[in-house]
Amino acid sequence: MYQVYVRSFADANGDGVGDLAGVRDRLPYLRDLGVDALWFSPWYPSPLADWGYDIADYRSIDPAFGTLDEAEQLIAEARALGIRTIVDIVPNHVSDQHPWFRSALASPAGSPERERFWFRPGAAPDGELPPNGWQSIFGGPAWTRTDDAGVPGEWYLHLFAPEQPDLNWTHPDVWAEHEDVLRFWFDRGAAGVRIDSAALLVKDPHLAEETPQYGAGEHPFTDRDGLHDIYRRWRAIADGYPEPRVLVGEVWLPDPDRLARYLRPDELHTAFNFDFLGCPWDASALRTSIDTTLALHEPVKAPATWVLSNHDVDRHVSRYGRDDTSFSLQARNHSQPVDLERGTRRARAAVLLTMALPGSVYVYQGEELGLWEVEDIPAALRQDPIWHRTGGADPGRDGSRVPLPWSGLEPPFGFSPPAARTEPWLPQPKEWRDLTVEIETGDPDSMLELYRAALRIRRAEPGLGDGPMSWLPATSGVLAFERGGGLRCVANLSDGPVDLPAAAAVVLASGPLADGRLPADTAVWLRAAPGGS
Ligand code: TEU
Repeated sequence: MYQVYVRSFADANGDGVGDLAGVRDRLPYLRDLGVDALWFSPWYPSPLADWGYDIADYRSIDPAFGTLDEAEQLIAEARALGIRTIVDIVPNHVSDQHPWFRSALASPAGSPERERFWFRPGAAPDGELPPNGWQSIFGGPAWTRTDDAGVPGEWYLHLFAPEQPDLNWTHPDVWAEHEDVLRFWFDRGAAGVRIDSAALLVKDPHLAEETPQYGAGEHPFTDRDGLHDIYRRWRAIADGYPEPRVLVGEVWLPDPDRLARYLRPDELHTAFNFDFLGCPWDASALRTSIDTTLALHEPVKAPATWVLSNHDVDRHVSRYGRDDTSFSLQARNHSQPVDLERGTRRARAAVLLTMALPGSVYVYQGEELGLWEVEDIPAALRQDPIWHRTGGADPGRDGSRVPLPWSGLEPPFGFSPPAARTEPWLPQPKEWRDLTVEIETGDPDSMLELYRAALRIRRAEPGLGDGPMSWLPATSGVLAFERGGGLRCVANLSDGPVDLPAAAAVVLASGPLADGRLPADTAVWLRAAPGGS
């Protein structure tokens, strides 16, 4: 699955912003890369308070990206190349410019229009304090007070930015609207949806405060049991199509058993594996993460997913080039030195490790080029509300959203056409001249050719598909496992070279071997010789 962040993929009309025409032009690139499906981050009309995750109209396309007609053509053209389309659905909140919220603001306290959201009177005698102490995931209080023609009024809930009011999922309109939106996209050929913030929709009706400890399902706004009824309804809709549609959840939960509940046979098909994404570059930690992942999926018979990067996290070339290679959304740290050469070597090994595992793999646009996190975007050009709302304490996500380099030796590197009027919406590092699609194509040592080769082999080898994996004995710091058809993956995360099994042929390597040994931070796919060990 290839994640397209349209705004940064390719700009066909020269306004510095990627668009659907840019994606359509590059569908052959995506076919040649070898992906099965595209997941589009939100492409709907949006005032961009959260770069598309604040949706004003769920049934249309942002004019900066194109038209609904173009989206339908894109879905059909991709399908003709064997590539399916997954659209991003944001059910937790809408934009403050969505008609529902506008009419709620225009209506008095207690009106039916306000019941689709979480409007509450403030605490304290005059209501000048928020109804409770919940904090926004983007920083600051999760409540904003309305202003009724100059008179301070009720407060409304927003777990993200104030421009993203949370919907009230106890309201039947909210259910009906989202079910209709699902059908709208499924009817237009979307093969499925990625469900944003999927564990946050249901809130404690009493708005209880967060506490340091709480029992399973008792957090006031995360992973509440009522969510599962919503996804069962959605699954019934998805299954109602002759070619059933797929539901992919963005579910960040530390407890694997709780996560597995979303993947029961009548709920979501898959959920992103954020444990693996945040795992440090450490053999035993990765092994534990892989084992935990497979164990949690086994009882519910759902496919595992493997994700190294997305539009919310630091690109993994940079993560793996730091001293601390772990990642957490709560502790994004751009003040650490980054060894890009080492990070790139590890990223190459990581993709062979990942693509050898059973389940589905998500590739975030640009990782196939080896792009790194751009950590030095000037403050005046920063866009992410996380950066703004934390006063820069959290560097935010702009660095993973920089427009892709396609060709040429200078920015915008073919992202925009040569006669473009405007610079790309985020500045590209000049060093990306070495990471363009043009430069990497045909270079056997490039990240792009490694991805192409790995995806080609993964598609051709039944042994790399569904099915078991078994760990092989290995020295400390080395991960070695076998898949079907005698295929093996060996990844060396130790400090020095290790021996490879003698009776095995190398199918693909993330870097050169040294006298037949596997160097540090290198991975290989091997085929065991018949009768070999
Ligand atoms: O991200 C959700 C998000 O920010 C989670 O990381 C959140 O911390 C978690 O659900 C808390 O349990 C999605 C999008 O990927 C992101 O780009 C958006 O900004 C966000 O939702 C709001 O729509």
